Amino acid sequence: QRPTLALVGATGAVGTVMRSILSTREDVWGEIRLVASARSAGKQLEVRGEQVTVLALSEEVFDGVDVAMFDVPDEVSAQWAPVAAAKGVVVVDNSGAFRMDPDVPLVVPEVNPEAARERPRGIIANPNCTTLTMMDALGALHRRWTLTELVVASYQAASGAGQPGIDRLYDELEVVGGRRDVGVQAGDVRAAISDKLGDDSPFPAPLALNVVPWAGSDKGDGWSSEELKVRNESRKILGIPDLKVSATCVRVPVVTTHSLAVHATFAQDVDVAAARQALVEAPSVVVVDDPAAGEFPTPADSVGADPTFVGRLRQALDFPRTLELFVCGDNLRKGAALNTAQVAELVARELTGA
Ligand code: 2RA
Repeated sequence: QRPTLALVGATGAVGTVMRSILSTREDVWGEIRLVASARSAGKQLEVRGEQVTVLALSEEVFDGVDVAMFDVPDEVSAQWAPVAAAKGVVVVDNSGAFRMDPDVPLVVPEVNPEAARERPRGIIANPNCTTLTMMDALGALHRRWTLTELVVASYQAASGAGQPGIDRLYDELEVVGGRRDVGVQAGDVRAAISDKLGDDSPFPAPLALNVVPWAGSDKGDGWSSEELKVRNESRKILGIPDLKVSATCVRVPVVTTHSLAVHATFAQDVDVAAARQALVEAPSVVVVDDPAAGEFPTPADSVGADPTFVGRLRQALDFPRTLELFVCGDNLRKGAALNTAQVAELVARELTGA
């Protein structure tokens, strides 16, 4: 019998992509229950071509459920994932609530699928989208050359901050769009946007016509939560507890698709052609790398697609064991909904012995 799935957080930016992904991937599910806050309960939403009524989050919605995918704020997951797990549901959680819990595996199916089977709390965590964007590519390189150091700069899309982030970027673009009198003097973009939209924004500075060197919350000593996630989660997924990692996370005026400039150092010299071949052979990676012909990954060309796009692959001139690469991945798909769905499918196959 096919397992029953609950999608908790069915109405948000990631939840919407989840429903579309569930409608297009090979269908391993029996009943799919859509769950959201009481505010959205009773709404009709489409999944697998059918209209399904949204249920309010409660203990009872997990009756008879085998697997639940959670895409809700950290505090909602922290409260409700254990409630579901106590009822025997395997929870695949996309919040930050459990990622670093030693009893919760952090899984990328292309890198550490075996970890999904060891889940003492009945919860499997999905990595943060910034980390996930580079994991398939780094996993493929690490398997062959052994990663030792990682220096990363991210270029993160507005949708990382959910629907409010998307809405804010479009609103700001509307304010500055077509105007040639802004972006020419310090403070003029900020003033134009603040004047029309006010300062209540998911971002700490204007995003339109700008880049913002901050994403996430303040974790002290100058670090943001996003930067520490890149460090801690990369170590856990790749199984390298002493991996040296330094990240600077930056928000850019892109709607969806995170990009990362990656400086990856290995235990041994890496031949660029062999690295390129390893990436070409990685099933979920697409190499787009002919800069002389204007071919490299960009968010605008990657959004809406499942693979990780890798380009600008080159040997670091002054670092013999280091490769430089540029990676783009849709933060709502592989960065969130797709990876969650892939992990849930691993569990479904395990439960049905398929
Ligand atoms: C962001 N990585 O881009 C976060 C979302 N989880 O804001």
